[in-house]
Amino acid sequence: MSADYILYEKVDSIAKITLNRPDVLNSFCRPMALQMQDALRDAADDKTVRAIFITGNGRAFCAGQDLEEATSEDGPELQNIVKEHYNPIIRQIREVEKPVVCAVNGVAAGAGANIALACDFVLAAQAASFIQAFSKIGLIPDSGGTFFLPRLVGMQRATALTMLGTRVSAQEAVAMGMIYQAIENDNLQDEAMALATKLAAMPTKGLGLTKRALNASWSNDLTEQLNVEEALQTEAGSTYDYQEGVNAFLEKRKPVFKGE
Ligand code: T3D
Repeated sequence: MSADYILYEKVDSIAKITLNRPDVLNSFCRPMALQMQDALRDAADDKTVRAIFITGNGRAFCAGQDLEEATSEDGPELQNIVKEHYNPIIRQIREVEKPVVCAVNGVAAGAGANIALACDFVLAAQAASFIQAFSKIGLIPDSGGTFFLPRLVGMQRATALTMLGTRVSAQEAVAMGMIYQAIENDNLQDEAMALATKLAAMPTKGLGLTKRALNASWSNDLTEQLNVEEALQTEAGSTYDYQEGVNAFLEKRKPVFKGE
């Protein structure tokens, strides 16, 4: 039996997922990656979960791939590490139609940085930092790094960050549009959880469809995207929460959304 490299707990309607190998800065070994996939699947499948919260245990968020494992004789093949560990995790984060909040509590390096960047809201402690560490060991950015970074910060910065492997502070990451907010260290967990709580009380279906539309915009032209909006607006308009939102507005009261 593997240790609990991923902790999963339900906090009201939030699934809290904690990376839990603090001695090696929460770097990913194979069992941890598989546990992460299980946790994300559980959060996606559980209809009572309306937001997902990801953070790390200890002083780091995640130092990417466990390099001891990657280089050990009986460790997984490099190709399989990317295919079987990180690619499914990134797809799960982008495809789950619930908001994913990431609280980056410390350094996020390699795949650890890019798992964070795949999330819908990235909040980082002031002391946290982001490192595209791959170039320092002769690898290329994986876990969606070459997809998200140019879109978030532009091609010039993405090139510099990935090729030079420069450490970016939380404040710099906000300034360049890489993440949403930098938060005082001691307040990170509370503020990120407050955001997840707020999102979990919102119209979950509508937020999920918004995420689907934003995902689609990355490869669509305007006409295709307008068509996506037309179809998804029709879907959103048939939800309970749309009815509730409009009724509450007209009745001048606070809406009570059910996520349906
Ligand atoms: O095959 C493949 O690899 C394909 C998959 C690729 C995906 C990737 O993510 S590749 C990128 C892998 N990650 C890295 O290259 C980052 C390596 N780590 C670091 O550069 C530094 O640890 C940090 C900059 C993240 C933090 O530095 P610092 O000084 O705060 O901590 P430290 O002293 O370096 O690390 C503390 C401990 O964690 C240390 O162990 P010890 O000496 O206390 O026994 C260190 O060896 C361990 N650790 C940190 N990162 C990893 C790690 N052990 C295994 N793998 C790691 N990635």
